[in-house]
Amino acid sequence: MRKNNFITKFYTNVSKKKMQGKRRFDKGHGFPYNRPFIANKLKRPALSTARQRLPFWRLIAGGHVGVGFALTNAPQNDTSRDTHTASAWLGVLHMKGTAIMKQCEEIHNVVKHDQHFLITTHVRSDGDGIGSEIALYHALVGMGKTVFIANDSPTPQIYKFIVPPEGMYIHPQTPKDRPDVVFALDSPTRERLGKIQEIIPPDAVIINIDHHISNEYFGAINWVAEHMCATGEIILSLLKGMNVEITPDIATALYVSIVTDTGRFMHSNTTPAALKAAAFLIECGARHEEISRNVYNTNPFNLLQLHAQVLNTAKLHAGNRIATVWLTKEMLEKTQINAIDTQEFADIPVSIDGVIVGVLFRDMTKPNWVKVSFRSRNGFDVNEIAGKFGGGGHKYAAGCEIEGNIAGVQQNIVEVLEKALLQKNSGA
Ligand SMILES: [Mn+2]
Repeated sequence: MRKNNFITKFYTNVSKKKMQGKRRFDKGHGFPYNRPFIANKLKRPALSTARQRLPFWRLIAGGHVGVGFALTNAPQNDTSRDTHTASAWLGVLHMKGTAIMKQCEEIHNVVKHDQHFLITTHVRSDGDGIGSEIALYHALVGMGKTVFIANDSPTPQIYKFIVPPEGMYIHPQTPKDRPDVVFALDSPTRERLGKIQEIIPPDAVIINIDHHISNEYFGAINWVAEHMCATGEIILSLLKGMNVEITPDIATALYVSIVTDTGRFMHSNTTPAALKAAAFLIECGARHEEISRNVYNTNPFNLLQLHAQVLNTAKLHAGNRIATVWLTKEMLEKTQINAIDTQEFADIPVSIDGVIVGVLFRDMTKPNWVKVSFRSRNGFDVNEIAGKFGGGGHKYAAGCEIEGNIAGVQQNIVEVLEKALLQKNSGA
């Protein structure tokens, strides 16, 4: 049973990687090893045991080198694949299983060997990114390591109650310590780390831990688990695998990850595993009432006023199957709200009865650029739509950035969505 699930998942993952392969080649990294790893190998001849083993594990863990060649002919639908690839396929399955089991051990080896760690997440950090960072921070500090968190964007107000008293930096403030290892959490690409990319030493080992479909495997070690509800769920597996005691502080941070990325256990990623993880975290002392109060029940009055203004912009399109709202620079300025505190607004339009795709358009800080946040349901894949504009995310929640003004971008996006909805209806 378990094995069957795993096999299905593996097919899916390989197909996705096959599709992503082109992008990786174009960008000139990720094959056969990414640049940081090559730099690492060239500049640091006295490699630790863990590092020496990286190329081997990269071969099978990433699933896109020798393995990738064997699977080149494997189509996305595994029921119709060519027979001549089948034996290679089965061999690979075995290797992949081993690699997954080894993922924890691989990271644990790096953690044991190195002393200086930097933890970071994507721009406009959210509850999952921040919760994962802080949990890992406490774990590594508990292991006697030198650890810093550095993020591109400010911490949203609602997550400040879990920020440790020291060790967390927001750009342009950065830690002076030079890390041996960089943990990139919940970030599908290196670019999404924003300005933090600039402070990553070229010879640092990047460990990429994420659950986005659109992840580009940019690390020397990549643990990408699309089936996990939140990066925090992967961090929990990692910490358990490293025999780290889950303290109330770690549990609280990871609960923030899971409760926010599942939309309070309401999104489609609310799996049995997500709920089991949440239950386990409460057993470990996660302060869930404090989390609910801070994250969901402490709205500043001006934030609610902004909420009302955004609701006023709601429009329905395409026979009420698409809903849009927008948020302008002027609205933010007038209510004195930081854009980072408006992340939940993207959930509003898709909540309208009958709507399949909801979109939030927001003026970005860079002039004439609009941030587009998609939410969807009923099997409509917005990761694919966001991908057309250089963005990505998950099937039911994704985003991208587009040059132009809100009115123009909205028109363009609504047209693209309408077409996609038509295609979906015609079964294409
Ligand atoms: Mn996440």
